[in-house]
Amino acid sequence: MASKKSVKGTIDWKEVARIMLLSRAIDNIEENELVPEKKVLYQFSAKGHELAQILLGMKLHHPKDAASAYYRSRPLMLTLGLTPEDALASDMAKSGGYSDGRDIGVVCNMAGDNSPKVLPMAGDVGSQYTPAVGYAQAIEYRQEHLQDESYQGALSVILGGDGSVATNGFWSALTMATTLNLPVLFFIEDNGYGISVSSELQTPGGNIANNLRSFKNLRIFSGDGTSPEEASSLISQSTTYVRERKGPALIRLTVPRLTGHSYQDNQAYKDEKLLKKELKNDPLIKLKKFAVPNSISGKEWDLLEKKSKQIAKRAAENAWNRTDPDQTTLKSTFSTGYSEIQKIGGPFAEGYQKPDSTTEPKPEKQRINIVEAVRRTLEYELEINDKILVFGEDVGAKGGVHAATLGLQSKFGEHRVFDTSLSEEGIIGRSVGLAYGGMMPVAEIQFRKYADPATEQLKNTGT
Ligand SMILES: Cc1ncc(C[n+]2csc(CCOP(=O)(O)OP(=O)(O)O)c2C)c(N)n1
Repeated sequence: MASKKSVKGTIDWKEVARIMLLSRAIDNIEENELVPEKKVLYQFSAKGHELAQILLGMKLHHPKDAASAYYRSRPLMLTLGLTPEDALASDMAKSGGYSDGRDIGVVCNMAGDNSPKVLPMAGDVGSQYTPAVGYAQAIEYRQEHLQDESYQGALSVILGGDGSVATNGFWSALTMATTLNLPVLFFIEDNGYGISVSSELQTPGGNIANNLRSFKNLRIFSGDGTSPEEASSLISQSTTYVRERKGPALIRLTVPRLTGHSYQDNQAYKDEKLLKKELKNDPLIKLKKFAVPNSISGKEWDLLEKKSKQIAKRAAENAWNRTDPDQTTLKSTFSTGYSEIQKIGGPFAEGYQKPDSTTEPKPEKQRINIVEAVRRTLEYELEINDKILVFGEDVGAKGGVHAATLGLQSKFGEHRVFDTSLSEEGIIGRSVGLAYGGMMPVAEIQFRKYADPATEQLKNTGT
């Protein structure tokens, strides 16, 4: 466990209280009014998780920071600038909001032009991990090999629950982050349960931090995510550790899940004693005790609470009055081409111009086969575009199992053409994250069959 250095005075506790009360008010209005009225069809409460996420959000101040979130990450999103009206429009499937009303409304993202981004996510637990590691590799590459100072000190953070540590994505990401020493923070919100399955079945002994203590190249932080003092200290230490490029880190914060997994879940699998214990462990109660009257007066707190309810109510009304998503833009988005749809990621978003090309054949005396054609194409592209990275299993020194990358590593270096760990989920997930970071990844999967473990990441990119 890391030491409890005091961070009093460095955090705007009034702002923490404001966002936390707002998040609570939004959850309450959804649970008490909008779901019963069928205006919101699917709801995930963040009750209990708010404090840790808000404190994390306040530590994401670098314009090139990225967070890979999950369905319970709304307090983080509110801290990073999501408006209550957009939040509610998302789960009402109205225009505006995360995906312009085109998904179930809890699958979040935030493009963040020159401010911290929330990477696009999908609903499959575990899929948030490997893309974020790819983004971290883009941070590293830009800094080290493109001399792009603007990425100095940036980090990539991945939020996940205690259930998510059992997934392929988690382990694949952990392997990549630790073998490559990338600026990644694994941020585990441990509420003791997946849906109804307890953390004892997700990792031996139910504590991922304890199990990973001997994992090489990974700094572990662990503590109480409901305690303002302890959580803020640990979050501050862990983000600083990663930013200062001391290596990847994992922080596990225990939090109560104060309502069911989602609205439909009545928590019948928890006994009364546990439910009562969790309610007592509410971080909102603890924050009030901690901040009033030292950082906020009792009067101010009451006013913030009242205002939050009003804001949530007005936001819900406004969101409900928004138009439905415009179906015509969905079609034009796909037909008008790449640069139109890319807000972040890929070379075109950063002004890449394709070189002039010709369809005129240039016959050579000697015939070449398709593999040689691929190899030559890669060689040409690597030469003209320093954001192209070529990687996969055995792609480096060996030159690929089919020889499609033969000689490319010795010509362009290990930072451009490299071997990966044996994880197709990792290879494709990393590619997604590298693309979010502005790179142009070229990933090799050795045989068609071996793309199967990467199906999740391939599908999430919309292919
Ligand atoms: C790949 C996949 N399997 C199953 C589910 C269904 N599911 C949604 S959330 C969840 C539990 C996740 O628990 P945890 O990671 O601890 O997060 P928490 O909800 O507790 O914050 C499950 C099993 C899913 N979304 N994705």
